[in-house]
Amino acid sequence: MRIDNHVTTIERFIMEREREFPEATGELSNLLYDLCLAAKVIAAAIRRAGLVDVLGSAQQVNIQGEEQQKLDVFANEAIKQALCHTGRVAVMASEEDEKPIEVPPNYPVGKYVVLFDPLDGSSNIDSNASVGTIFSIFRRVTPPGQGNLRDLLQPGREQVVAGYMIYGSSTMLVYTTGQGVHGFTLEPTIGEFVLSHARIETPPCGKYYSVNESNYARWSRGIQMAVRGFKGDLQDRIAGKNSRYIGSFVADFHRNLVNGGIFLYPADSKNTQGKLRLLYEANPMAFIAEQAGGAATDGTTRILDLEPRGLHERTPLVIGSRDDVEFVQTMLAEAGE
Ligand code: FDP
Repeated sequence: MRIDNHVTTIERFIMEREREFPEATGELSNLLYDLCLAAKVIAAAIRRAGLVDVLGSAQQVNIQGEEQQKLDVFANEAIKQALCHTGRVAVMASEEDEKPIEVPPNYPVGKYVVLFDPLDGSSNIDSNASVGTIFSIFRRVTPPGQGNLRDLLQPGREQVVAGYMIYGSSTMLVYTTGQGVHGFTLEPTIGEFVLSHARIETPPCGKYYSVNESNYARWSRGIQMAVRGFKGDLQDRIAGKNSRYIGSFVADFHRNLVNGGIFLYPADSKNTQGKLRLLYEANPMAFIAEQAGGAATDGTTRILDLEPRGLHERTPLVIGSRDDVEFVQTMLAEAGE
């Protein structure tokens, strides 16, 4: 058997980077390992998603005699369990929970603030398409003690780490600490995330555009024109692109990040603020996009500069290759939007 000594596990990668910062306490690294553990737990549950019913129907009820939890509830609990008791977190917020998640009584409270979408694209689970988890980490801004809403409602430019896990043909974890974007693939035989995509850079002009075109009639004129450009209708302004839309943000974003492309979920006459959440989806992916050389805006303002007003606020989102995002902004400006 050939043994590859050059494998870099995520632990080694993070430790090597930590050494470059003598003031680092290792707490943030440990928080990332906690998230890796949650990712493995969620990935294992997703891998068995189709089997749960098969096993259940053979025995009528599952082994504990309980109804199987929905996977998004399961993922939400898995992340909370991995982070709540470690003393690294001040407060958390999840797309699945209405209110901030406090550290349980009698457990130490830490200095980091974590926001997450536990299972993004979960409407795709039943059809076996890729789904993901998205996370965003800030430093607390309130004095020691339980963290609160003020810690959670910071603008995206204050993020210290952002990342996502994608549960696809393989499980990957992609993250940034503001020094480039790095991707790790879960090697199932050893149960470790290993470096597979060092320093991801997204091409300035993408191959793909990803948008739910069934909303076309409800879009503003500027968005309609931009999408017509991507379809190849405005050859004097921009070359046409290939269309790819899974309807699972992490999966659409990941493909575009690696190959170049643009994802849009604009406002429309029904979803006047778009659909995606600023804190759990737009902010972390905007940090990653920018770190990979791309861009992210709500059409006029840089996503990372938006001042959040509520935990579950939505925002229009245009994200991906820099020139393509700029093209959308130009079309919106020309339409006076
Ligand atoms: P889902 O509802 O399946 O969780 O924000 C959630 C999200 O999926 C994104 O992952 C996805 O990009 C978008 O919604 C899909 O929305 P449409 O079905 O309206 O296209």
